[in-house]
Amino acid sequence: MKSSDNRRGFIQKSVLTIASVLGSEVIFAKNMPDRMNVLGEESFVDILPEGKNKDLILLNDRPLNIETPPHLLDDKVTPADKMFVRNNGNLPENIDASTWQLIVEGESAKTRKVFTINDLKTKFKSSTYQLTMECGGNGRYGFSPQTSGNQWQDGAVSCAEWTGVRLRDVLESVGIKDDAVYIGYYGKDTHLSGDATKSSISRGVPIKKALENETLLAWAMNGQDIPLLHGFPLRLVVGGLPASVSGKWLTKIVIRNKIHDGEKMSGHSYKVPIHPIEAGAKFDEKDFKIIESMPVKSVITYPKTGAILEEKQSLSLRGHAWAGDLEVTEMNVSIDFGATWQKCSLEKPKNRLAWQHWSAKVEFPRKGYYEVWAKATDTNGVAQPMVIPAWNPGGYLNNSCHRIAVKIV
Ligand SMILES: Nc1nc2c(c(=O)[nH]1)N[C@H]1C(S)=C(S)[C@@H](COP(=O)(O)O)O[C@H]1N2
Ligand SMILES: [Mo]
Repeated sequence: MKSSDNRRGFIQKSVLTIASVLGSEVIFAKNMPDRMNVLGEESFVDILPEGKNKDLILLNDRPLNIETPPHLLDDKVTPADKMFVRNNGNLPENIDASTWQLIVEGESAKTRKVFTINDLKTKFKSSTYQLTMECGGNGRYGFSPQTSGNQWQDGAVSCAEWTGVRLRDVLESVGIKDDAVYIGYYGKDTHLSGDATKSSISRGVPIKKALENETLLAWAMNGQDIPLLHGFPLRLVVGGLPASVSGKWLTKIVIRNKIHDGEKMSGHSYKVPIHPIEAGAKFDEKDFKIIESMPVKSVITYPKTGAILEEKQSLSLRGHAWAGDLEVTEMNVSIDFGATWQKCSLEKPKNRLAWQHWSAKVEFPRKGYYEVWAKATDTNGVAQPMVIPAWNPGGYLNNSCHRIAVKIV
């Protein structure tokens, strides 16, 4: 056999190996020097939008869905570059904040009014709140059997500082009829199909929630214009409920005399069974209820999972905890798979509906593998489950304990 044949054989083999590793053909493989291997999977990083931390995880690029690994949620107030992104449709284009209009109307509105952002800024009192926003599908990856939708792990949650006017003040200036029960939002993003008559998402909240102090029409996030990905130039921000009710690129609010019936308000979207159902079982959509307050939950933001420590070193842990419309009253950690728990120190929230910071110091008895589990308890005495909670076909509300791995060497 000639040496060139040998060489071809080598390349054939390497192409095969390469293809199975990378799932793609190495185009110039025949130019590769003998005994050189391709660099492999670790060399590839997802191309994330400008302004996003490069360690965020791209789940989907159309629509754009990006999650935050828990250790990047360590900041007390989530900065824009580390905030998860959940889009249902295509990003709106050609936005001009100076001509932006918000329409308020609906069968339970006494009048119809149109506001510019300047009207909102000058005619109403502004407020600033830190508000926790967690996607209803955060933790979906944990459900078995798997449910459809983005397989979010633990990081579809944020708590930024939002500035705007109270939705209540704006609705009252329009006039709310006695029969109002719900509000709904519309945004400027377009349906993935490109059909301009369809919204990608148009959800809403009960009127009582809409009238809470903390429900804002916001134009600023962390003291700056809202980033485009997060709803520039105007966003509805509602704490406590799934983040899907916080409409981005807000163009219209409707005051409804019935439960809002926009896109993603029907079927089992953002709904869970009224009575527990068996995992994977058939279901009847009339036995479902709309998710309102999110359940109690927490995250370990320091250290990153996989931390390696020397024996006898103690470990300082920290993270955040939140409980939908409620508050977190106690935070515990376990290093023995939940057999015993140690109480953490827990801060009060900056304001209602903001996440709370917790910290703890733990010691490990000897060398080996450990997991740290974190568990929050809310004002009703309800704690996070250690394992996956009630299975539901939408894969919502997985609030099981966050776990990290720690090795003592
Ligand atoms: N107009 C509009 N608003 C929207 C969405 C959307 O696709 N379009 N997604 C919703 C969902 S499902 C979530 S979880 C949050 C995500 O907010 P973020 O991308 O700013 O983190 O926005 C909500 N508001
Ligand atoms: Mo969401």
